[in-house]
Amino acid sequence: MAELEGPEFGKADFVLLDEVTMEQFLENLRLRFSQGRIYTYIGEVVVAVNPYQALALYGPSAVERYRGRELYERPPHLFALADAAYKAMKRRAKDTCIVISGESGAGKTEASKYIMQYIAAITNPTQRAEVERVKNVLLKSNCVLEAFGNAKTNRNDNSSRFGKYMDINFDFKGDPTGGHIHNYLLEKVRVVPRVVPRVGAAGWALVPRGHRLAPSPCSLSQSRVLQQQPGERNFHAFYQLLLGAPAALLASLRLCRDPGAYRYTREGTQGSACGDDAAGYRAVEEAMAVIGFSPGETGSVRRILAAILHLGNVRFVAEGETAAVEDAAQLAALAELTATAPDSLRRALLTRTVAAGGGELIEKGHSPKEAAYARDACAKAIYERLFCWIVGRINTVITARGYDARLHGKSTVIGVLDIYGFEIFDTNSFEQFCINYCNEKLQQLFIELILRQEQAEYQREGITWQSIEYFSNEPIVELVEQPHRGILALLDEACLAVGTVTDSLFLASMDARLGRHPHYTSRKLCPTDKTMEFNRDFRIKHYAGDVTYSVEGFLDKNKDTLFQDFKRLLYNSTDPVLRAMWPDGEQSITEVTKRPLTAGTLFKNSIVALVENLASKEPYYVRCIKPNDQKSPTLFDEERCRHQVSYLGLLENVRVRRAGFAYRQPYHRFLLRYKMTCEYTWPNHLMASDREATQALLEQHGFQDDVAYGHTKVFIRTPRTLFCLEQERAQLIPIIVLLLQKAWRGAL
Ligand code: AOV
Ligand code: MG
Repeated sequence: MAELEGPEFGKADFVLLDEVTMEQFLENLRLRFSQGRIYTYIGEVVVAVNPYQALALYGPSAVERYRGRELYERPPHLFALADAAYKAMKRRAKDTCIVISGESGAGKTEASKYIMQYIAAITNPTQRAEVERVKNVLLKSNCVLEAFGNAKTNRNDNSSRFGKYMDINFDFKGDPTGGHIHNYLLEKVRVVPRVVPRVGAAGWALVPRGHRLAPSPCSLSQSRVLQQQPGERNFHAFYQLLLGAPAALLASLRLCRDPGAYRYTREGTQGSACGDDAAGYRAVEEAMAVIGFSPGETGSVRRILAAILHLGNVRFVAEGETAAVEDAAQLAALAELTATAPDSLRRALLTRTVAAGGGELIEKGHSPKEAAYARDACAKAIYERLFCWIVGRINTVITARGYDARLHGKSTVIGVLDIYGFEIFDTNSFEQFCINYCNEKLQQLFIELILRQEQAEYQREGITWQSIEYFSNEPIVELVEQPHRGILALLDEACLAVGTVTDSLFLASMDARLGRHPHYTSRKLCPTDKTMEFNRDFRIKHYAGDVTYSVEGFLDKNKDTLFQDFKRLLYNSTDPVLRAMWPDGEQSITEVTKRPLTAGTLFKNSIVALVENLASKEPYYVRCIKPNDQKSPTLFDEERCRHQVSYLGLLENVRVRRAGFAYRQPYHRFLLRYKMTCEYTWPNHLMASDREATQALLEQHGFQDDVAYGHTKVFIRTPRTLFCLEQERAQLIPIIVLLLQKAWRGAL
């Protein structure tokens, strides 16, 4: 039986609102949030509000309530969505994906974990050992990835600083046989904290790096003063090691317990510790063991983390024209941890090899400033490669092996996407530019799949339809990614240009070539706008709000160069894990002629591939909303929610859904399923067409006002109609079976 909610909980589906207005939408959201009903549907889309408290919604009894049920049979829940995706995958052999979006701290990562937990709970009823192993690795991988890829920001104590798309493969029985994790653009700049200088533009103080503002128009255009808050941290893994590792291990890594002793972890230690780092350390140790990291590999990972901390503490002094390392002991520790020759290490830190004419190589000394820059670039690169190595290592354990499609049928996939949300910082740089571009692409996909395709189908089927206006973000996506003309192309052009090209020259080239674009502006193009700086800022009108980017560092970050000297040094390390991370270190300097793809282009390619992959699957959406900035379980900040509802396009989503029809089926399929509920169609109809028979069936039930008849399909407006048909069918089936059995016996 259906187990629906009472009216005191508001509308379980926004489609049922009396009127589709922002006020009614927010009121319904608020009412449900205040009653702990954090999930609400828009058709098959789940809107989730972060409850900021532990709710008893996810235990084994909840799993049982949702297992195998239809979406509308139970109160809205992530489990219902996960079950729908699972059913589609299992019954119809469809590859599906679950796309989770929303801004920082809205609850995406938690939602993705609950979804995986549900899928793990409902599969492998026969407890096959290999399937259990795969499930364990999939679940435990979250713990490791969060330790290395998440950090405390001012918006979220456990903010994902990388994008994650995880495919789970299923066999013909519907049990997980493997998976694959794709990671996107780790925010490696976080490894090296940089104190953001206070710029007094527009009279508002700056927040520390990494603070994501509410992407509300008011946060940028009005002179709201934001407090500088301490407390952002580096990636969790560093603190877990320092605060959780046994004393003997720390001593062997030449480390002390105090994060304040290391330049890379010093910032953020004033703030409260994020969770319990020591417990985090133990959980990661255990998870790595379950996944199958060998003790040798785990040891290498710890040494690499320690090496990065030591690297951050290396200081340079001037010795004549060039730099020298201040503290020799520091260098010795670093050489030991990276298993490299101390002399090679010193040379890599202080000099770079350049190819002179005629294949000759010369060693050029760094100035202390250059050496410091190269040191930090190296620390970031090591961390990034360590992260990628960990992901790759997990993938080798979960890649579906030994699956023979000829024997076992087609392997199907459920993909779960949990990626960083739209960001507006105080100073927005290359990272925010990439992240926001990624969010534009996902929004475009949402519009494409949910809004545009829906309308296109009605037109195709000849159903009377009033088009819904919605905001298309295609021009913004093009502004960024168009070949030859988009921002990324211009950036690459600037990076490849010979001679000195500076960030501000790149800005000038954008001004010249994009000046007329409706979504692009800069101080030069709009001299009266004092919220932007000359020769530094440009602004993009994103679907979620205006974001001002500073071009400072764009060229550098896009080129993402690391001196070959470092790569060669680390490739020659005798630590097998560290060495494996630097296959490109094998090349000699004269061989390194081909320019690698830039960071921007690599990111664009990976996001285009991601979107293509998602578009090829049947999508299910979770739209997460952050109710307030105080992490309060009771506060519903209406303005903050209004803005999110608006930029997520949820009202348009309701309108399309409402004007439209919740269910549609080709006539013959519909009849096949429901013909027993009508005397004119059971056992077979005698009418001229399936369409007429369907019409007769629905009229007999009195549903004629809730349906429309297309060229090939019947369209049903509300889920409840289908639900009634389903119930009637369920009641009739035992009777029919009985009749058939009698008839069969009679025939004998
Ligand atoms: P995010 O993934 O959307 O942000 P998280 O999933 O990390 O956000 O959620 C932030 C915090 O909100 C969590 O650490 C929990 O404390 C709380 N929370 C979220 N969902 C729930 C829930 N269903 N039940 C209880 N608490 C919850 V970011 O990764 O920063 O974009 O990059
Ligand atoms: Mg997250």
